[in-house]
Amino acid sequence: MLKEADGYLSGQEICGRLNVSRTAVWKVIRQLEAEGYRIEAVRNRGYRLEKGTDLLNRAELESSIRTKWAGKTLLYFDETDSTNTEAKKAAEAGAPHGTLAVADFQSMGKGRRGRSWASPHGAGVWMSLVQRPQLHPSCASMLTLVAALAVSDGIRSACGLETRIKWPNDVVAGGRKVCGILTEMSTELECINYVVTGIGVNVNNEAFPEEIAQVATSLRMETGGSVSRSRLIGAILEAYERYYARFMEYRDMTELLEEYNGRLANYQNEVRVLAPGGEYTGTALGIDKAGELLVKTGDGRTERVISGEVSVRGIYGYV
Ligand code: BTX
Repeated sequence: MLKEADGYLSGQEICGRLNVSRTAVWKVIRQLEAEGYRIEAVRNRGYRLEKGTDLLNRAELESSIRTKWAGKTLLYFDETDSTNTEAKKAAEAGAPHGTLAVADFQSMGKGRRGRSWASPHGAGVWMSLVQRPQLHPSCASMLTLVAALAVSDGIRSACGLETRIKWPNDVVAGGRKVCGILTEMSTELECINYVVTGIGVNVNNEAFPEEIAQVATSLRMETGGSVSRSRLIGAILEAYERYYARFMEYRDMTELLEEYNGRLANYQNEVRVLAPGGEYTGTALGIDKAGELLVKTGDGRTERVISGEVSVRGIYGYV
């Protein structure tokens, strides 16, 4: 009620609407304050929730997630090592398609290939989605691309910022990384047991540790304002459901090709491909329906770059 109220809401009004005593209202207000909400209480006027405190908790998430399946089963942690690890644990124990693990802080946030992901308290969206798609295991890595589109849409609807996608797993703003995505899976024979898509979005960070200051940015640093993480999570999940449905129609990027290439940060740019067998440069032509990046090399050949094996860098910088 405080969130919806425009200004002060009198204690009496709250009592009346909820049919509880003033003492009961006062107790809940104290409890909300203990959880971190800042509530102003003024005699004869009532209570007012101070805006701009971005709290993440189960109640905030439940009121922001309006999806059909993504995030319908919710695991919330004030603190954990990694939400990908939590999601995998839950999936091993039978968690349904759409189970979402969210944390306010990760002590061992993971990037790809053993790298780490800085996940400070209260600053970002650190979440992982369990999925059980009927897909060949070789197709699962495309879910990273689906997630990148969803994050880009979610950011736009939560705060209006336009972002681009750096193939395969980053969302960038102003040439810096605002989001990283890590997809992991468990397979059995030719089937997927489950896929976990981990999404890390820097939201309210005001600065970054020196090692990543050159590559990282946050929504706050780009827009100058604070963004509600639970709203952003709700918006990303809604977009994810839409893109996922379109992806599953062909079980590849056919339906999403145009949108993805339209947002590709390295589109028609010179890129440096760091592959296990060596390094080469070329022009990024966009992805194909299998989600591979097509790179035209100097001698006129078109290489198909498969994610997972390589890193792609701009010639002059990170994008
Ligand atoms: P990546 O391997 O592409 O990127 C990791 C690299 O990015 C690091 O080596 C570092 O240079 C840089 N980096 C580290 N932290 C940040 C940050 N907060 N912002 C920008 N750049 C950073 C990307 O891996 C995949 C990251 C997925 C993170 C999510 S969070 C929820 C889930 N749980 C989990 O443990 N990981 C995923």
